[in-house]
Amino acid sequence: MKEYEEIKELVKKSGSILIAGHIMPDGDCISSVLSAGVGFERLGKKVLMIVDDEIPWYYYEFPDVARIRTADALPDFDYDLIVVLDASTPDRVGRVQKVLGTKTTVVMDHHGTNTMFGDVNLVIPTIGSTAQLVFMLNKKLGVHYDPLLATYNFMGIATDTGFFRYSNADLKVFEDAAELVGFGARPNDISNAILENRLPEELKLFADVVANMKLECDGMLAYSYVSREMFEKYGLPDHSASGFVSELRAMKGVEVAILFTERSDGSIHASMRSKKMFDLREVAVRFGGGGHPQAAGFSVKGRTLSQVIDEVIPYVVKQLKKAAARGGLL
Ligand SMILES: [Mn+2]
Repeated sequence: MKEYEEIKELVKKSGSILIAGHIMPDGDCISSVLSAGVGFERLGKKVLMIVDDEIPWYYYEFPDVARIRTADALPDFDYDLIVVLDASTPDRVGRVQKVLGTKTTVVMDHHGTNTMFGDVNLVIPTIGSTAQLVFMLNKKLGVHYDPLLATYNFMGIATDTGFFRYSNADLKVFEDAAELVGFGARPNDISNAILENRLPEELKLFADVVANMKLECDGMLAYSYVSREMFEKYGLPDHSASGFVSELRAMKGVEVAILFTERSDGSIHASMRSKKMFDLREVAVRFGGGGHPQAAGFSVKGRTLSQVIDEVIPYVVKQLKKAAARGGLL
């Protein structure tokens, strides 16, 4: 693709580069930011890595995560190029949004809902993770891979494919993952850090989520919520509920799972997963968000948790029934 060559030339001629991931960062976001950041540094570039939100504590097991800053660091850094990773819309980069376009802006992403807000947009919805786009770019740039960088880069492939379980785990995913293991990536370090680090309070919160769970459409739709009260009961931050929606989807017969969370900034976030047939993107975009066919989400401001649930659930029920009537689901 010609975008790779354009981005390669832009990186080559830039002395310092601002790299931004998205708010509510996931493993692919952090992996992509680290892989680009550490990779470009190995070419002699100055980099500033920004994720303008809280990073879940367990990612700090990877040493360079401590170098990722919030947008507060922006005024002290001069840069020639902005690289935005894994973000489908400009509002996903938090306060970095204010500087987008002030310098040449590159967007690398794999969300089909991407609005192409860069000067150069490398958006490939068929690839499993943004981390793979960064891997390809780094290879084209001649970045040296050691076990540390390979582990960082592997992380996004592992997490965005549900550790190689989701439908996006295709041949390219396994090829790239295998190549990174060849460079010394340590898959077990990643699964230990991300999957085997649950706090007892998080499991108790999950028990409450299950207790509140409701089923619709003959068990095809499962949904639940986490209110501020529930987070505060266990003293947990917003991101502690991040894996729960996948657990709801894991139930027999469930096609769509939705978890609503009341975040500390007052917004309501809906995290959605589907199993096989239902494309969540239309629902996500309708409510102001985006994502993938089987993993998508949106945030709503100025509404209560129950208002959002009362608006979203009947709509999803209607769409799910339509999809089922088309014969795909039953
Ligand atoms: Mn991703």
